[in-house]
Amino acid sequence: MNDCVFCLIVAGAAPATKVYEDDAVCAFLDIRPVTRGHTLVVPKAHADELEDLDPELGAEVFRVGHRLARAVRRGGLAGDGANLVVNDGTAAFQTVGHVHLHVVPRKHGDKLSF
Ligand code: DGP
Repeated sequence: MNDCVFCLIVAGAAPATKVYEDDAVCAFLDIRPVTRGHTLVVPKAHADELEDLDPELGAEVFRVGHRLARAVRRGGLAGDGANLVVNDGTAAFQTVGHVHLHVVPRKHGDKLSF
C-alpha cells in the first residue's frame, strides 16, 4: 500500500462516497465539489499521469465517465450537461498524483464554486 489518497480510497482504507466500482475503475464524489454531484473517476491501478496509464485502462475510465455524465443528464436533477476534464501534470494543475477524470454536472446559467 502506498500513501496515495486515491489508492487508499480505492482500497477502502480512506473514506469517500463511492458511486460506481468495477474490476478496473472506481468513481467517488469529489471532496471539494465545484457543482453538485462533482465526481472523480479513477483507474484502480495507480498511474501518476496519463503517460503512465495503460491506454485501454484510460478508455475504461472514460467509458465510466461517459456513463455517469449521461446518467446525470438523463436524471435531470443535477445537470443539463457536464464538463469532463483531466488535469494532466502539475503544469496543468493536477494536485493529486493519481490519474482522475472529473465529471462536473452543469446546469444552464450555473456558476462553478472554486
Ligand atoms: P486535480 O486538481 O485535477 O488534481 O483535482 C484533484 C481533486 O481531488 C480536487 O477536486 C479535490 C479532490 N480530492 C483531493 N483529495 C481528496 C480526497 O481525499 N477525497 C476526495 N473524495 N476527493 C479529493
